[in-house]
Amino acid sequence: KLDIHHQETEFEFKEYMAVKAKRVHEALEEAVPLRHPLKIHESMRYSLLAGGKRVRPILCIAACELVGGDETVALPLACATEMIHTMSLIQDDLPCMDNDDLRRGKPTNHKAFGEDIAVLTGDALLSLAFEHIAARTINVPQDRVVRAMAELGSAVGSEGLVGGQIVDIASEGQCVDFSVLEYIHLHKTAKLLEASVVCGAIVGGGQVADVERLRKYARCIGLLFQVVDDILDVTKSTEELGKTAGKDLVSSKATYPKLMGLDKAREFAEELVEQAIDELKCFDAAKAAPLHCLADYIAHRKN
Ligand code: GRG
Repeated sequence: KLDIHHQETEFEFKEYMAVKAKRVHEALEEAVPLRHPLKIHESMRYSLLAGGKRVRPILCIAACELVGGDETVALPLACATEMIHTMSLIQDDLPCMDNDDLRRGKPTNHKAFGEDIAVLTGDALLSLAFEHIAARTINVPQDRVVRAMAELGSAVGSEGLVGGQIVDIASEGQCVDFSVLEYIHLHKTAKLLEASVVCGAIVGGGQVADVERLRKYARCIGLLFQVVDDILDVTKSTEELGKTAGKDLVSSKATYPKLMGLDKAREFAEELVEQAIDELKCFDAAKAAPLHCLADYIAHRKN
């Protein structure tokens, strides 16, 4: 019986994800029309519309809806989280950072447009994210909009994404312990996921206690996201290359499977998903279903 229920939930969830992702995609397309100067807008659209999973915007909308807000109220914020995420991927791929050639199955932004344009594209997307929230959010009290913008700003800055990235860079080639690894991932990955959920709940009209409960949920899934990413890096490269050890068990980068072993990393992921789902217990189960399924999805995703 449980299985059938699970399958039904999964089916509905896939549809939920597809509908929300489409809506976000359309809103992003509209937010960045092709206009003068053409090159920068082409570049912004190239990366923004490249077809990511849209996890952050969907989390933002789901949190808004859970506390009783309408999707339209969260849509500008949801778009902003994807603009910021895309900006961080462009920067992360640059030759001075990870120097990657491919992203979302396409040449990275700097490979397609050149390094100069890529840097400016990141700047433009980061700036547009905040402009878009301020200019496009409707039917939300202004103090809530300001609170959400402050939350998102701090998630990106020196105590957020940038903080995580800088500690990551400083740790390269070093012997990294568990607390440093956790700092990196709580900041590089979890902060933006956390802000996406928290901001959605704020503009949706959530009470402080509910917003803080959702923050705890989001922090768990943020860490979970990275633990799963690390596990996938090992298992994917093992499968693809037919190697006995995946690339991240042999590269110099610290990862959860490297620090705790693959089985323990899997156990840790299970603990995190349970903890996340536990934070949803005091909400109506039907209303919390999307966030519940999103946690499951992040735990069991294959890419
Ligand atoms: C310049 C303000 C500023 C910030 C940039 C480069 C940087 C600071 C931070 C790095 C952040 C980073 C790349 C974190 C990794 C996050 C992560 C797990 C990305 C993969 O996310 P998915 O799987 O990707 O959601 P898709 O493609 O599906 O959107």
